[in-house]
Amino acid sequence: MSSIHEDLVKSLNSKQKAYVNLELPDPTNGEYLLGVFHLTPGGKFNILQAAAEVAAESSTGTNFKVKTETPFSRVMNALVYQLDLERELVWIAYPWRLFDRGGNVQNILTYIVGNILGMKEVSALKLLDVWFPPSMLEQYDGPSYTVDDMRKYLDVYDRPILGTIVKPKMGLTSAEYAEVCYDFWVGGGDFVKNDEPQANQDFCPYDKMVKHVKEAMDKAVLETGHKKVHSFNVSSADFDTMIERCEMIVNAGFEPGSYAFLIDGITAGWMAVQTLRRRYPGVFIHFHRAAHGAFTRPENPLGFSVLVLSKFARLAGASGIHTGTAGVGKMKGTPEEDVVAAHEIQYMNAEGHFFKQSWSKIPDSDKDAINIVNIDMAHHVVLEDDSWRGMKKCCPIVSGGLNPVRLKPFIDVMGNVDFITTMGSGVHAHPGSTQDGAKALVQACDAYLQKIDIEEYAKTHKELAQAIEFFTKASKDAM
Ligand code: RUB
Repeated sequence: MSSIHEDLVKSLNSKQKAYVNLELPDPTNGEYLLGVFHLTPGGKFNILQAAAEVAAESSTGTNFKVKTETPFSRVMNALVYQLDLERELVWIAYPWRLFDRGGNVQNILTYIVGNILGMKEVSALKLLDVWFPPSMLEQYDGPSYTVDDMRKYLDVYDRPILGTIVKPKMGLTSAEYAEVCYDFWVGGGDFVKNDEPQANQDFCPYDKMVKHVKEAMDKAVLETGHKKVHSFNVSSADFDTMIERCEMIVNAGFEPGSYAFLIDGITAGWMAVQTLRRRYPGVFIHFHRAAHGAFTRPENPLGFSVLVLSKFARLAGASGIHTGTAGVGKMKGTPEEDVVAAHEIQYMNAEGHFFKQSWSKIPDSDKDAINIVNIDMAHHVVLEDDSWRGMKKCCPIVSGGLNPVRLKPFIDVMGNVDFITTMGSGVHAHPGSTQDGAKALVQACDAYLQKIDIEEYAKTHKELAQAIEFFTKASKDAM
């Protein structure tokens, strides 16, 4: 231990000492969930004192050592085990037996980004990365119905699933809403999602919206000969209403596979996400993250990162979560944050900001076995009834200010096409119509797949040409 670290340890009071072990032999031995925080101490505290207070408050402790401790309760103490003084980083190991044995994500977050975000001892505290040991992962659901299942249903492979969000965000009647869905689908789009505030508004009753979407989908499927998917927002005031909405959709005559359940995972909460995952393992669970910016924006010193949010979404069993446009679209975001998060939830092994996460029990050196598991996760053929090998993938959903012109730049940054894109204004602001917007999106994707520059492709594709002219000018005007 360096002398600076020794001095910091000496500065701890006896309570704080019980939450620090800078010589923890092997934090990755499977007993701990690990977290890395950016921490700026507040008031008179130095960084290790503040970190020890954070470890205490986020596991077993409080502001004073209490007389009611037991030898076992001490074993459950979280431990600060590493520091980076220059970058103000602290690593904390949480014995994962602390957490609810029901595979409960809400419970973990209540500890590790709970009270501590409001403590006086810190002026900045951001959870940048987490690491789950494989033994812990086994206790959590993870996704059931994945994007690979959706691909099979749609018969769409080797390209992004092309989607839209109906705009205006709100204000259309249920029949008008369904008409926009129909237009997008007959224009060639695959997937339509309700926007995040969609509920049972008086001008767009939920039951009518479901009924009209079903009619629109049937018509579009008949006309195009292609399957389509609609993601229904089932976020509600209470559990019963959420399930009522789900059941209304299940019983509306849709083909299994043609509907997804969208949940506003931050505002409705993790319990809602996990309820949907457990009740409806055969349905794509679409995690919309509205309000995540309050926690994830870099200029907010308190909260957690997009990477952390996305990892917990996979753990909870979301089939897909919005991961951002990596700075290509309208929302804040960078490749360092958004693409790292997207890859983390797609692959069996992934590099986070600080940890290499394996979502499988198989060592990453065994490339063949990992490959078999990946294939099985996609097609459920090889190891269907076998014991736990790994957690299925969660699909990045990419939204927010994208348009056909920005599709290729986004794919270039993303590095793969295994995602769902949902473009709102990028489709419905097309100077022609929603149908033309959908055609332009399909054409932009075709140009990408055929490795033809979109300007070149647009010479023979009028809707794409109009989109390029409109969106290029619109982006210049917006600058
Ligand atoms: C996109 C939209 C999405 C949010 C989600 O509409 O309304 O719900 O952007 O953001 P548009 P994120 O395509 O018109 O911008 O995906 O970053 O969570």
